[in-house]
Amino acid sequence: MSDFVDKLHAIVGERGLITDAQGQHPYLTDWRDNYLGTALAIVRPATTEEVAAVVKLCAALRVAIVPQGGNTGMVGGGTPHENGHEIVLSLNRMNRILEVDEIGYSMTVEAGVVLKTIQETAARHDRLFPLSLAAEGSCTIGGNLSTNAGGVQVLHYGNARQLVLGLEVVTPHGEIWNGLRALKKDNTGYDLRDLYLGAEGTLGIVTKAVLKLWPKPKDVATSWIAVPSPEAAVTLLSGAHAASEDNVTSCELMSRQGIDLVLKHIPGAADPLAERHDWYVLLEWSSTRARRAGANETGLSEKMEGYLGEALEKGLVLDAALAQNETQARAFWGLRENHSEAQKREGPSIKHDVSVSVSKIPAFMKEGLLAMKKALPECRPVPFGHVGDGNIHFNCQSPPGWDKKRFMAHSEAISAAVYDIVVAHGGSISAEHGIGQLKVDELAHYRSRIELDTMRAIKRALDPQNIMNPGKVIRV
Ligand code: FAD
Ligand code: 2HG
Ligand code: ZN
Repeated sequence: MSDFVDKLHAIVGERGLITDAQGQHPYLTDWRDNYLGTALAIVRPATTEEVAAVVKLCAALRVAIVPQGGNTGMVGGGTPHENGHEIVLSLNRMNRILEVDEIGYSMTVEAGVVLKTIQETAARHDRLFPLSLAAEGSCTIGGNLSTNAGGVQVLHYGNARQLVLGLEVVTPHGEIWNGLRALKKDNTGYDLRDLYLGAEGTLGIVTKAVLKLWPKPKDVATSWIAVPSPEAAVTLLSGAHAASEDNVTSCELMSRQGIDLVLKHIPGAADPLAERHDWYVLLEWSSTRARRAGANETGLSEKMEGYLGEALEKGLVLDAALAQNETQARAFWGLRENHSEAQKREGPSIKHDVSVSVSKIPAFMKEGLLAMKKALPECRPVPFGHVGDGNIHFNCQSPPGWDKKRFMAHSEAISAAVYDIVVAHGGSISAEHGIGQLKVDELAHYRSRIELDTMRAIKRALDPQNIMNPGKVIRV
């Protein structure tokens, strides 16, 4: 063992250190198998004080640190580089729920708590933590906050940034900033909390958070809807806000290509509708108002049925299935949430996590699909996502039989064509997944000089030695 690893061992002990190649491997690669790095060690502190001591040691020796949560990120932000001069600092042992405040609607947690555990804990207290995404069984709240994660309920509750009150952060100097304030109002100078949210581990390590909770919905309606076009989807959503009395919590768009991949690769997946259609919407409304048993009142399901009936007459809807129970609703959600897994099983893909304003979705989709096909006529577009947030995963699957190398040779041309259209519509080249190492060049290309200069100035001020996740997000 080297002197450095001995010193790490003295801080975190045997359980907190992984040095053998086999044990390290899952921490050195990403969910999509796009990156493979090396590390001096995988370090798994059990407390904030241990994190701070590790960072202090690294700062003294100028060793770089790659923070990691559940390692489900889509842009390589949690994967170390190949140079072998970094440690991976995993938060996965810091997984305690510290407090649930039912009266104040908040929960205090350590950064390594898995998102699903937080959702389940909130539910046991008759509360809701609304962040919801397909990786929720593995991703951690520290990773969610550090990527400002989105997911499937953003249009009602906001993204991760809107779901947090306070943070505790270990700075690149190894100091502990206690910003664990459960305050709804706090205008005391610059908002440090907002700096760390979405910073992808480049400014410090999130070790604890105070999260906001909401009342738990008591009435939920879920429909699987075939629509003729993305334009019909956004028109359907626009009317749904009023028809549901402002209770739309999810609106997800999918194409037939995506559904075919899910049906092919995910055991048990079934098409809810008898005929094939080009476009689908998964629409969910939910309300905290419980339906009274036996009472003669209209619940959300009846309201949704009425609304979809009218939409059918107007040609906005071609066919629809309304979930009759939770099992059916889960099956509809399975078709949506398994898109990433199905794409992975099918082979290589190029992902574009982009956003435009909701009203520009139809034009963007039309132009984007043409551009993708022009860049590589054999490619298979698989667009899907959070249409209610204007966020489409405008993905591109490799042509059948092509290996990764052959396909990826076209990635620059395809992505540039897509991003140029996104930017022409005033959109973003990274809506919810972040920049990581995947989009460092794109950020530098598409953000203005003043934005890049300001980001660099912040990075240099907070992390003058550039030891906190260097080479991710922005080059200094
Ligand atoms: P990691 O992947 O471990 O890390 C992500 C980034 O955050 C890295 O840069 C890392 O260095 C940094 N980081 C992690 N923990 C900390 C910490 N404690 N302090 C400082 N920095 C830290 N994302 C969405 O936004 N919406 C979705 O709908 C969505 N769906 C997904 C579905 C699937 C199947 C998969 C595989 C991923 C999906 N993602 C989605 C992406 C991913 O799940 C999110 O980015 C998630 O927030 C990452 O959490 P994590 O704990 O896995 O973080
Ligand atoms: C989702 O919305 C995720 O399911 C993943 O953000 C998207 O795989 C993708 O491109
Ligand atoms: Zn998404």
